[in-house]
Amino acid sequence: MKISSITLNHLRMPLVLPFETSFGVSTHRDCVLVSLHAEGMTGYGECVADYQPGYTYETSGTAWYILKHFIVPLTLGKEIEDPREFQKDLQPIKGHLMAKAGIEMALWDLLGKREGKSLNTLLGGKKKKVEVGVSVGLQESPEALVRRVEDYLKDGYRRIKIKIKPGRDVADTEAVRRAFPEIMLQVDANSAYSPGTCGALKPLDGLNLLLIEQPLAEDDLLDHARMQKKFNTPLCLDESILSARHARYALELKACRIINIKAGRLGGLGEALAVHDVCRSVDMPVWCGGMLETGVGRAANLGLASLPGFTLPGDISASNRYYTRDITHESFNLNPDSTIDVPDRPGLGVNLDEEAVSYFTLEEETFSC
Ligand code: OSB
Ligand code: MG
Repeated sequence: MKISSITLNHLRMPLVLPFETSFGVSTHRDCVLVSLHAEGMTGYGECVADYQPGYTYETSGTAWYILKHFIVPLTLGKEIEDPREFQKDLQPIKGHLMAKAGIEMALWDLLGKREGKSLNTLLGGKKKKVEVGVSVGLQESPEALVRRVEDYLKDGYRRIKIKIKPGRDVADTEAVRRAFPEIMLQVDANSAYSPGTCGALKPLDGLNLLLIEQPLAEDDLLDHARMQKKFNTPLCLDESILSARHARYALELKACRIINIKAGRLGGLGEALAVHDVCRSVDMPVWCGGMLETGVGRAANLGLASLPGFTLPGDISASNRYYTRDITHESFNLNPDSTIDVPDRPGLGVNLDEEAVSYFTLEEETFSC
């Protein structure tokens, strides 16, 4: 497939509800939409970097810069057959995995459209629907959190994740557990603790949680391993895992018992598949994380989560949990059994709502050979 032109759209979309984590509050979300044109077809990809560098150092602004000045010139006019090979072409560019993943996703979409195969088929996923949950931001008080969780349970979500931070951890989690003794419940700290402060989380061990996600710094596998030894609840790594190599380090060090896979954080779906395979070889459960994606990224997450190692519910909620207006004509709905259907049309299986794309675009640029 010869890539003849590339369009980038920097989008900003309002969220249905503000989303608060240990690193800040978001009322809207940015991303860079990548459109690759080849052989009369268009492939779409979503670069998930947000406007602020709270989750990782990348932002929609840095991704735009790296895409425009470094990744687009390496991609334009190239004959690309396999998105996995393309990763090797990008090796001269250090880091900026989310920027790279935006283009890589569009290559999978193109490949699927050309072969007439859906993303899940290309990746080897067999499930027709995947189990999902919802990630609930910090609320004003434990009582407000319980009310918000109740709303999501009424919507049909059977697995709840709550965000925590120092001072808003044990009481919040206990309140939810007390109100809903039976639900699948997990917490996510987004690196807000240190080896000195993570002892405050010890009472969580008595609350029958599925997992505690990323309590410590992203580059600190050693202290995660020390913490895991002291906790019965499985630790799950998100920010720490940037490649299949990191996944191997984490499991050899016993730094976690579960891994959250996000293709954007890993530089693409190819590396996400590699992390899945490493974990599956040692029976370590994985689940699909989310970055508040639009319909484009959500379709990719559903394809990925259809792989057999994804044995825990993913952070892939229905479109209406995030946006009142999305950029795809398709919207993803929650089934009564807390699952979402995996798209089965070629590529990502979604069509862009061009009017919505224009409406949310802050900046657009096209590069041609
Ligand atoms: O840590 O999992 C995270 C959203 C943005 C950045 C980081 C995270 C999240 C979420 C939301 O938890 C998951 C989703 O529903 O997309
Ligand atoms: Mg997380």
